[in-house]
Amino acid sequence: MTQHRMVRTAAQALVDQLVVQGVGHLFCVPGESYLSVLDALREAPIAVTVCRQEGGAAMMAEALGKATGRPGVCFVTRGPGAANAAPAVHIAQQDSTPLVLFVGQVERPFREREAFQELDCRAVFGSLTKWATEAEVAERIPEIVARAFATACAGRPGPVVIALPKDLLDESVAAADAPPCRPAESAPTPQDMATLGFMFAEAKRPLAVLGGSRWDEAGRSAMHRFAERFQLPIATSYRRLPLFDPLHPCYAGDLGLAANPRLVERGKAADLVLWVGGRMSEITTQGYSLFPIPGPGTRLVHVHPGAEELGRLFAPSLAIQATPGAFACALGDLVPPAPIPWVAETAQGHADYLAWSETPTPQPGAVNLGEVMVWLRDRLPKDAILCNGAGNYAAWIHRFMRFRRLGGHVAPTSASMGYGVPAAVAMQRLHPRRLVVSVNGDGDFLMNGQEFATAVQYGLPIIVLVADNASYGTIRMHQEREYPGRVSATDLLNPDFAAYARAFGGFGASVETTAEFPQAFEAAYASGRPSILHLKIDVEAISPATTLSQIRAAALRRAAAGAPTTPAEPVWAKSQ
Ligand SMILES: Cc1ncc(C[n+]2csc(CCOP(=O)(O)OP(=O)(O)O)c2C)c(N)n1
Repeated sequence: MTQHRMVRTAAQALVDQLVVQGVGHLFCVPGESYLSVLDALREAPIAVTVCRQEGGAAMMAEALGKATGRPGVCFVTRGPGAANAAPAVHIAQQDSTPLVLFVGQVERPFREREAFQELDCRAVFGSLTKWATEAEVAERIPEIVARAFATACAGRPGPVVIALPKDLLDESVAAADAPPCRPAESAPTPQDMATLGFMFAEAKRPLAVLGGSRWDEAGRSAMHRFAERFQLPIATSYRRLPLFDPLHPCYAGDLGLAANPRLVERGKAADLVLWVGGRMSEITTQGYSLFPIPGPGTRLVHVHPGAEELGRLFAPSLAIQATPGAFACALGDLVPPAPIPWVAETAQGHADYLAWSETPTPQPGAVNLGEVMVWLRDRLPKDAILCNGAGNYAAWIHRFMRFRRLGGHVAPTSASMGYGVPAAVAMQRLHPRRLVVSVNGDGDFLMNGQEFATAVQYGLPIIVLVADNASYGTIRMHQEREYPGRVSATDLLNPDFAAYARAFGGFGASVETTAEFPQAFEAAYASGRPSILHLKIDVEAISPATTLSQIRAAALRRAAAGAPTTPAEPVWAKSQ
């Protein structure tokens, strides 16, 4: 560990502290408010990615935090920069991702005059973060940065925002570096595990649901070994697909948006639910419908590293405060019942998953996204990384892609649009040799498509798919369901995305039919350049299961029958 004790500027001490914390990459949009940090970064062993908009920069940092489990780091300027970065802070909060956002701030003597671009970061980010603060004493920079990292990683990870007054950064300090943060692992007690053992001995239809952050290879492998010994059906939660091998005979599918109805039934019928790592989110609990609140009417074992998550909504029969890895390792001591009563259920669960995900459904239009996903599924290298944002196009990813490695899918559980391109840039910066594919809707893509320029600037050969249905399709779907035939503010007139790619110096091609896709993808790959494939999708193809016309017709039938326009099934059930 470096133990700087000589006099240096606070900006230098800050950058030194990032190095101590093991930061190898950071993302930024420059600002005059933190010039001294930018200067100190010139000599630091940190790869700096300069971006085109803070929304993209901060999402890159969030994606890095999500993929590595170590805080992603982003620097932005005061008011406008910090405001632009807010979506990523929200993603980090909802997705339990460690993120440290540094915001250049006005000089201390000018504070609270509403000086140029001044922003009260504590107030603005207070409810979005685990800690939002402003440095006030230059000597305390190492302490504050170290605490930011510790806070971002502790228990349930999340975002931290630190404002850095410009004059403070320029001050000389004699403070020593703080030690690197090593987040505490919390483990189950022997009594927790004994109680869990009794519960399994009495169970007839158990189900495990894996989610959240703080997983690592060891924990994932231990969970696979446990599933095998107990023949336990395993589901993954929304956008945590890589936590379990989809081709493992215990895998039952993902409890996300548009989940397999047979898996939802299985969740509702389970007499023991082992919920590991994730919070009890709206999407994964299927709109809080899996169990009553606080109920939960079944034996629920909730395992989470954050004590405050346990019992927050559902009252678990057994609450275990533990990191998923430590918990999964402790499962090695449990002994399965003999015989195991649910073996046939587990086999059926996997058969249901395969039947649901194996074959693309027929679609209106010449490009079938299901067939595209299956082509990618069969051909992408095992260590490929797929990133996406939000939109109905993602339903084909969730249903047909198979992520066989931890970190193979990087997408926001907060379903924030505009994530797919920045996440891909971050992943390719981190893993220059892996194939990184970004899947986007047309609306989604243009929310942060400017970061394609960042991919070109750093020579990152990401392959970006834009599924263009000339619509904010998800919202159009909701409109057709609730206001049939009344399209309002959801149509889009799009540019030629292939030409867009070429204008930035990348490779671009249009895909008009499914049959053209393989050749276009291979040409993109062979170009070695950042690429965009513009996929022309029929807006009728609104989900793998239904069309816009079918949704509209059903809504009109309900209206004619005098039934409420809002259908019985929750609106989120079929979106994205
Ligand atoms: C930042 C953000 N703004 C708005 C929304 C609401 N929203 C969810 S999906 C969607 C439309 C997505 O359209 P597109 O990317 O074209 O994909 P499609 O649904 O057509 O496949 C919108 C506006 C959101 N999730 N995130």
